[in-house]
Amino acid sequence: VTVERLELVRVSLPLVTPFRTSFGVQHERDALLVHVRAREAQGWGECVTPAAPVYSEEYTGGAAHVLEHQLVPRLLAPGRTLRAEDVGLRLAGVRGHRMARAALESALLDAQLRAAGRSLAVHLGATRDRVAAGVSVGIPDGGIPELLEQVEGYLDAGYVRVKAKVARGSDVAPMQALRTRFGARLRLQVDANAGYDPDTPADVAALDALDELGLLQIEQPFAPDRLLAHAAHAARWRTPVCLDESITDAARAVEALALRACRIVNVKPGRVGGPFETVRIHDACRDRGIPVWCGGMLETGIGRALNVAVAAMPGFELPGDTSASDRYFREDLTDPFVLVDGHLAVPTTPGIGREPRDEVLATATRLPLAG
Ligand code: OSB
Ligand code: MG
Repeated sequence: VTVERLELVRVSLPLVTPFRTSFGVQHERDALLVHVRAREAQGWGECVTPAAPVYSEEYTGGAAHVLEHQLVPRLLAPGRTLRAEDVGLRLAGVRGHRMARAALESALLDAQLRAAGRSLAVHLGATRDRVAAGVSVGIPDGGIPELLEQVEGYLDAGYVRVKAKVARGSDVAPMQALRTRFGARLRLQVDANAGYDPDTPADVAALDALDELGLLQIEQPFAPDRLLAHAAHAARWRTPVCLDESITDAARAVEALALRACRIVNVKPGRVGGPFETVRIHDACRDRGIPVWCGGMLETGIGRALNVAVAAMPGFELPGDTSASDRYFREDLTDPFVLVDGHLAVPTTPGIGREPRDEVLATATRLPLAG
């Protein structure tokens, strides 16, 4: 497409419930969006960064800075024609900042596909028209009683599996309580967000106890760069280890699998640098018989639309954290994603199939970068 204007748009949406993980608590989603206005069509991409560098090195203020001062200047050549497929090459000299890159690449791809009248799901080779929805449940301030109440609500709503956040001191007892209350048939997995230390005996003991609870997966117990520690413990546990933070790109996924650091991969388009790297991870895992699922970062409807299209690809065999809009927000930035029979419908209109609603955009802050 021929880029006429490129803008960063920042909008804050309150979460319906605070979201606590081993790395902190979040009360709102301070979303950073890339808006591309091209001659042919416009496009939107969401940067999935949290407000602070606590999940990975990236955070929203840093992403806005690197987009403005490093990425966009390298991207826009004279003439300003640009394909989403060129973003990776033009930014090849920059290390890291994958969440910021992903926002650019997905905004351009959205514009390009809108111009072509083609949906993102079709473009990615999706084989499903709806995707099974799991839900990621934070550590509630109200302890075990509140956790049981929240999980009951999500099961009543139809979510097909539950992922509970765990952290030191909030792990074995609450998961045992979930088993006692909902039984062995509850499809339950945990996510530690790298909160445990493989060299601390009490941490390993807690994880060993979780391994007895019939969980579907244990996600990212240790720090992102500790692939060998993950491999050592994965070999002892019956519960499959899934990696999230560790998997920064397809090459790292291949290394993690070669080391047997995990048996399942959580793929987040935002974390890995965009839709094209997502496809490479999907293909590498598929070649090796490794199931993947689509994670999330509390995205608004813009990032969620990308995730839902990705989750419709054939290798996404496990239910993801792609929950309905009302699990996060009273009012989403876009038309909502709605849970029907435990599934979300995959958008079929051109591009990502969603755009911000004018009422919410009216509250946004804009920073023009080009045009
Ligand atoms: O580790 O998967 C994670 C949210 C923010 C940052 C990291 C994670 C999460 C979630 C929620 O688990 C996923 C979602 O519902 O979007
Ligand atoms: Mg995770």
